[in-house]
Amino acid sequence: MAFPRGLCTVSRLARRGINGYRRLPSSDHRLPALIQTHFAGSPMTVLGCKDIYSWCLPSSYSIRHQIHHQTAVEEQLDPFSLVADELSVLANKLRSMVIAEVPKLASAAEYFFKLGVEGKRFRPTVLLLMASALHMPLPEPSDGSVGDAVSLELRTRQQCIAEITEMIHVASLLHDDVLDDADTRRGIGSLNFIMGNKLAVLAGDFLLSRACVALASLKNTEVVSLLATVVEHLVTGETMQMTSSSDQHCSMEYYMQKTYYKTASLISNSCKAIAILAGQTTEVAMLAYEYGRNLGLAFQLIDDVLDFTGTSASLGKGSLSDIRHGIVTAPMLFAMEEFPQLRTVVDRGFDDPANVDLALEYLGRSRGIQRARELAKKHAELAATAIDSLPESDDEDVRKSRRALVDLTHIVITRNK
Ligand code: GRG
Repeated sequence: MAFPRGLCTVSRLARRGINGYRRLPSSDHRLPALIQTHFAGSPMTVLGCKDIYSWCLPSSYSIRHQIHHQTAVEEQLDPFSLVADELSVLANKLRSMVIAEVPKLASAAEYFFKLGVEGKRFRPTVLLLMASALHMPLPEPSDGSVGDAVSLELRTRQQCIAEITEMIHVASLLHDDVLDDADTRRGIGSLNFIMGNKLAVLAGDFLLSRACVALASLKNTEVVSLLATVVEHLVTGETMQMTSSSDQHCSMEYYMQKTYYKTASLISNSCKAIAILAGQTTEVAMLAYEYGRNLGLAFQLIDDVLDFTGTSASLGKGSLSDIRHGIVTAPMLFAMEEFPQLRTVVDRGFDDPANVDLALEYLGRSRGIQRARELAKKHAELAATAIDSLPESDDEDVRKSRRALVDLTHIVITRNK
């Protein structure tokens, strides 16, 4: 499979003004290709999404894209811009869903839903694109009303999955920061640091309970079961990380299983839930799941590389937070295959900074970073293959959303933050 295969145009749903979308003149949705090329990678504001844009399009990607698609479509947008308006409606909905009665709980629960600290919104973007990618246009009734109403109802239910997913994600971040005793998150003080562990745990529980209420409102037991399993997986993955024996610690198989539980299960099962709500076949639901699973694994592998390299390619430029917490990730596991003596260093633990330096020295002499990137690329390609294996569609919006999902696989492995 070849990527990237181009950026995308805004969907018909977006132009129609669905579910709270502001209806904008089409030129407001558009960013001319030349401007994209010129500004890609710089923190430019596109449709009010400064952070998202600077995260999603490395300049080389955009330039390459422009060369390949100079004669292509008029309205070109990146995957995030494609759902940007819907994402901001979703952000407001989330703020309303986490309102609590008691003031302290209210401010704790809304903490990471406030404007500017909403994170990359990677999961809702994927889910909204998946919803469009699996959209089966219904035959238009003569007055054009009923088909639209059914589509709108389905889209609202799929947006609800995106909201639930984001709430579960933020709940897991709150609990994770307590367990790690983290003091920052998303560039600000972590909630445990600002309000203490007890309130941070309670706020996480509160978000989970609101996610459960939203899930119940969908009245679909298969979807309830999928997302309940996700929470079990998050807890299982975290426990695997906390309690591993020395052998497990140094096993690639264990690492990949833990990575699925901690990162990939949420996005893969949520993608599957989107397909189930759309009434898709088991085969299509499995392809949606496979896309999410492989994208999630690629995402985490790159996260683990960036922990060592940061925004540059040089070792030691990342936060080195994993290794300092004694967490052994893919780059180090690959390095250990090349240098078995690294195992003794890892077994000593990383309380001593000299031991961290020694492990980094081995890593620097190995192909660990490169092999972790290659594995991420392999999973990104499998994710793209899942999209390419979906039943064909002639619908322009469906095709554009599928293209965007494939583009995302490339963005995930070329990102540097
Ligand atoms: C309360 C549901 C729940 C779980 C408790 C603590 C725990 C069990 C699980 C931890 C799960 C966890 C935090 C996994 C890491 C996932 C991950 C890759 C987080 C970073 O995601 P980004 O980069 O974050 O998308 P932003 O900030 O952009 O949203």
